[in-house]
Amino acid sequence: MVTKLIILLVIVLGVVAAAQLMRLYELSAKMRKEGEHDISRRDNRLNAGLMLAFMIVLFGGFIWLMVQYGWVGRGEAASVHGHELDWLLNLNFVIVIAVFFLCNFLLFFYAWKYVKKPGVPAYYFPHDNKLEMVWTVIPAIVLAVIIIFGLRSWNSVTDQAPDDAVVVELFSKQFDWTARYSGEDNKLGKFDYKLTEDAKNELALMTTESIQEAIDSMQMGLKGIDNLESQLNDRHIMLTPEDRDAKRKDLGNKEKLIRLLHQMKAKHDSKIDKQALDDFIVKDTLYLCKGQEYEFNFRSKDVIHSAYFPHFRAQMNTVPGQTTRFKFTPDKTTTEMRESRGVENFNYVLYCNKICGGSHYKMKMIIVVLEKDAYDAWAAVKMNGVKNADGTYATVPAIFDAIQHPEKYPTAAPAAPEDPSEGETEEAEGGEAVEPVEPEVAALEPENAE
Ligand SMILES: [Cu+2]
Repeated sequence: MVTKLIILLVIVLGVVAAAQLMRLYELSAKMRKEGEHDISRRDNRLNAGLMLAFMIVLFGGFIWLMVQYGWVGRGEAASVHGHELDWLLNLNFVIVIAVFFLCNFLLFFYAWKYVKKPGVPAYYFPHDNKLEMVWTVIPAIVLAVIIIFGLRSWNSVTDQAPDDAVVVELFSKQFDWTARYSGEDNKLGKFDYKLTEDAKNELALMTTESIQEAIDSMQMGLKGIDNLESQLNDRHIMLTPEDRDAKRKDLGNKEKLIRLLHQMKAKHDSKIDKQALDDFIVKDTLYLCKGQEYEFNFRSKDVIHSAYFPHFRAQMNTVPGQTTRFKFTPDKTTTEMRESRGVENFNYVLYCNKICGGSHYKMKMIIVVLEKDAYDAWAAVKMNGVKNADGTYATVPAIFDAIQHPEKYPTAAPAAPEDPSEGETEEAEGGEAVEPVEPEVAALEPENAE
C-alpha cells in the first residue's frame, strides 16, 4: 500500500516537474528573443545525425537477424516442387531485400545530407514525367515476373494429377485428421454427408449397406421416426407444448431426410461399392512413399481447416461442402531427413493452419516417408491384413514400428531392408511379434518442426 502511494507521488511530482521545465524553457526563449518554435541549427544537426544512426541500427539489426535465423528458416524442402517453391521464395527475398536497402538508404541518407543550412533555400521540384515513368514501369515489370513465376508453380501443384498418382483423402474435423487411401483400385469411394454416423461411418462413405443402415437408424433408431411418432401419439406421455413443437419439427426434418435417403438408395449402383470397400483409413500417422506422386483430396466435416505440410511446402484449405486438391511428390524419406538434419527423432508433420477452435493446436498428424519396398509392404498389410504365426493380427509390421519407435529397436537401423528379395511381406508375416499398436503421437512430437 505504502509503495503504491510512493509510486503515485513520484508520478505526480514528475508531471509537475516536467510542466515547470517547459515553462522555464519558454521563458528562456523569450529572453533570448527567439520564437518558442524556432529550431536551432544544433537541433537540426542532431536530428540529421539521428536519421543516419537509425539507418545504421536498422540495417545492422536486419543483417544480424538474417545471420541468426537463416535465410528462409524452414530447413530443406522434402518434396519435388518444394525446391522450385524455395527458389521462388529466394527470388522474392532477393528483390524485396534489395528494395528495402535501396529505399531506406535513400530516405535516411538524404535526410542527413540535406539538413537545413542557414541561407540555403529548399529546391522546388514539383514534377518529372521521366521519374514517374521509371518508378511505375520498373516495379510493374518486377511484379509481373514474380506473378508469372508464381502462377506457373501454383498451377503445377493444383493441376489434375496424372493417373499413376496415388489418391489419398484427408478428412478434417475438430480436432483431428483422418486419411483415407484409395486402396487397390486407386479410386476413392463416394461419400454423402447425409450418411454420417459418428461411430460407424464417420467419413460418410456411400455403399449399399451404409445407405440401408442410415435408413434403418433414421426409421427405427433410438431417436428415429418410429420412436418420435409413438411419443407424439401416446396419450400417456405428458409433453409441454414447447416439447411437442420441437418433436414435431424434428419429425418433419427426419421425414424429409429419409425421403432423400430412399432416393439415394434407388439411384445407387451397387457395382461401385467396392470402390469404397477397398479404401483403408488411418489416423495419427500418414505413410507416404518416396518418389511417388500423391493427389490429396481434402474434406472438412465442420469448419474451415487448413492442411499445412511445412516440410513439403504445401498448404490447402479444407472447406465444408467441397473438395479441394493438392498434389506433391515426397523426395526424401524420414530416415534420410533425420540424417541430413542430424535430429534423431525428427518427423514430418501435417498441421492445421487455420484457427479452427479451442483445441486447434492439437490438430496434427505425423507423416512418415518410406522407401518403396517398405511402403508397398505397409500398403499390402493395410489392404490385405497380415496374421502373425501365433494368430494375433499385426496391423503394424515390425519395420514401421521400428521407424516410429527407434528406442525399442536400439540395434536395428530404422530403414527399409537393403535387399528387396527379402520381401517385406515375409518380414512382416514371419516378423517379430508386434503388438498391433496405434502409434502414440505424444512420443513422436517432432523435435524441430520450426
Ligand atoms: Cu483445424
